[in-house]
Amino acid sequence: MTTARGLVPVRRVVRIGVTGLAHAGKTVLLTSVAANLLAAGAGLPALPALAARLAGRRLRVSVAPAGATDLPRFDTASHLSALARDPPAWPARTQAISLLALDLEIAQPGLFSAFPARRVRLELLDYPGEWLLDLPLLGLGFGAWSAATLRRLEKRREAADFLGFVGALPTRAPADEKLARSGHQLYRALLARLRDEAGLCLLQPGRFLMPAPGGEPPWLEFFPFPGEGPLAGLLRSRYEAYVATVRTQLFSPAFARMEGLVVLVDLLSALHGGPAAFADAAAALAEVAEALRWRGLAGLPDWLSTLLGLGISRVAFVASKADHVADRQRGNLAALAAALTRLPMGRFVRTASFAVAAVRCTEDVVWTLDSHPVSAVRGRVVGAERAGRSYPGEVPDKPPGPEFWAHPFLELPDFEPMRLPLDGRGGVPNVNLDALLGFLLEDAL
Ligand SMILES: Nc1nc2c(ncn2[C@@H]2O[C@H](COP(=O)(O)OP(=O)(O)O)[C@@H](O)[C@H]2O)c(=O)[nH]1
Ligand SMILES: [Mg+2]
Repeated sequence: MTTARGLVPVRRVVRIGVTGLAHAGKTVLLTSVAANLLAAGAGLPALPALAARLAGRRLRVSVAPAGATDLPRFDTASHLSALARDPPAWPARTQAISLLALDLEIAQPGLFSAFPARRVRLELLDYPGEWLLDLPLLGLGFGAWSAATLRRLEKRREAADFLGFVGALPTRAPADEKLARSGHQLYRALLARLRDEAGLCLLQPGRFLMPAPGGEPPWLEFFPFPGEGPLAGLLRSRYEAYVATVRTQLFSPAFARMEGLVVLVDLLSALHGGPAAFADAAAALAEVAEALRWRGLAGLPDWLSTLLGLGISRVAFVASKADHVADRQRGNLAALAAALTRLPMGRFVRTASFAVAAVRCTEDVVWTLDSHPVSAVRGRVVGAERAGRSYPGEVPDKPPGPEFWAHPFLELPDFEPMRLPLDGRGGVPNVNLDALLGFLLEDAL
């Protein structure tokens, strides 16, 4: 059956990239968004702030049919069934990129309720944060990137082997494939070590740690090198091929058309990691924010127009796992995220920062420590018999100075998710998820 154009409203597609380094909480966030929107669509009280915004308009939500799309679909059912288990379990780790697509139907308000509902397809793309860290490379030549990277590495004892290798190469080293390969392997192993052992995140290029699908082309074999001769020329041409690929992939159907971006960052773990880990996370976040900020400047060079082509108009910087601290600290946590990204980012992109727990594991309690009342949280640690209290410390609202590090930010226990109402059909308990959704969907609603 065909309907006259104009009667059936076109379905508006809102695609949002959800990005963050491994373990930042992307899979958990997508699972919780899906569960809570589906519950809200079934009339259950899952997202009260969103319901208030809808002001009585009926909301229907369904998982969109996959149709003929080429992106793997996000496996909501299996992730949600893990959370709904007894005892609840965290969703399994994911590696590949995937898409969660939900169809929303929002009835027209009051007198207009007889008119066709507004139809929105919400697409959330689980996008590795490692690749986001490639955006700043679009604006950097090989020489500048090498110099900045080697300068950072000089401070790390883990880098001794690699720096020794680079230092032993003559400036005018020959363009030898074996040399290039050895250097690449040393550098790549170093990046993995800095991630796994030191918990660092400003590790570039991102595709060395999170390879793109489809095998590894020979031009991937490069490493930062300060020389001028033939080897430097070979490495430079490979770096340039890498950057060109990053640019093309931004335009590929999988990544283009993103209207919004959620940058998830586990700032509490960075605080827990100590001053070096925190400085690294802060630098990574600032670089990403800077790469996104370039959009919208006048007199754009080529690579800037590439970013403009992304069309991203909303960016949310989200400090994840905010249920590790009590409500009183979460304002500081969101303020810290804003300070690190130097929000606002200008006229062209709407930005905001949030402290979110996609899956709430704790409740707030007041605890007396050294005869002072502190706002702590209480939750069950994975595998523990019963719930315990936790007070990691005061969250700073801006990058902390040396006095903060004198009292290290304490343990961040691995909490077990709360039990889900109605085995998951009632949504997932969370902190501030609907404020984030309200921001992302503001135009669509
Ligand atoms: N307490 C708490 N822990 C979380 C939350 N979100 C994620 N986590 C923890 O972080 C881990 C990694 O989350 P995941 O979504 O798999 O990260 P991804 O690698 O970015 O997809 C989970 O297994 C949980 O242990 C949250 O909202 N609260
Ligand atoms: Mg994941």
